[in-house]
Amino acid sequence: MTTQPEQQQSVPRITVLAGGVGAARFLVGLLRVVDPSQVTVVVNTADDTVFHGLHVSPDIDTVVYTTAGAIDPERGWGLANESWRAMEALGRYGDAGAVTWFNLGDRDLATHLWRTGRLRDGASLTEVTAELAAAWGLTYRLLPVTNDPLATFVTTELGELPFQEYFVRHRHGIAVSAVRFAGAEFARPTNEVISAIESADQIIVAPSNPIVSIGPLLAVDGIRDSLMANRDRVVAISPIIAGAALKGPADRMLVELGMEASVVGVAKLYEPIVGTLIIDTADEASADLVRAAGVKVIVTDTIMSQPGVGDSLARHALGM
Ligand code: FO1
Repeated sequence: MTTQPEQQQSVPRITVLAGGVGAARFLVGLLRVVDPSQVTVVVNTADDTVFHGLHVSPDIDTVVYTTAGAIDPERGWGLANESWRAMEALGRYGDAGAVTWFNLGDRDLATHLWRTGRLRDGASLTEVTAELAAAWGLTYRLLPVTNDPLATFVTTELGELPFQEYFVRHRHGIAVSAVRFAGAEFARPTNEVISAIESADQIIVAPSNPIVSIGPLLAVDGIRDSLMANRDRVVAISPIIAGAALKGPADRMLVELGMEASVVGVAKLYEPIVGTLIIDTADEASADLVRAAGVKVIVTDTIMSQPGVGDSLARHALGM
């Protein structure tokens, strides 16, 4: 009797381009509906900053803590049940110039201490991020977009500010007239990132700020081209619902930079790299205008405040 070779069922590979809070919440749903080992998440590093000599990677940590179930759910950043004794103690040095407006919780500090030490020992951000993900028990692959320096600066009435000064110190309450990704001209995506995009069966652009969360990824050499070449497999989820962002300044930024704060504005911005845009049911009436911008449309619930919405959104993104 001849035996047939066992049929190999190929497992679809999913690559998600991600920023902070919105992306992290979407990933929780995605990781519930597919095997996490199918998933690679490419994260923005242009929000990274050095505070007190420590390398802080807000978007990586938000994704790690959220998908590990450890995030503070109200704030959307940092750890739940956090204490702030180190920050209180730092207040003593405030007059001497210590940064006290960016809050690093006591347990969160351990992440930055460890990351900084490993980087100083010569590990790459890709390596440290993999170690971090493993230490939190995560089984999907988490990749910083680049190991090279990349930093967002925004031009405001107060001059050009580093991103966290604008976002946290000024509570993103001042108008932005320009955005710059310092280092983008030299930053190279890692080989892992390019191969994760090129080998993916489905690429998902998470519901993140298109300008300062997804924008830096697209500014890294090769990523935009790679997405354009795979556009038919790219699905984005609009972070703008009924003209507003659920969290953060994406809606205001779009307008301040001369775009529309609407699903149509998002479609126009993403059209070169995205084949399909998922929009909320609140924006159903704009579906034809999104199509007219050259992008296919899926209309569904996208507000992930109710249990199950993230799972269903992930299934829509995967065409399941
Ligand atoms: N966001 C704030 O609004 N205030 C903070 O003090 C703050 C501290 C902080 C510390 C670590 C971390 O990983 C993130 C932190 N964030 C804080 C959030 C973060 O800076 C922004 O939400 C993102 O950079 C935008 O995606």
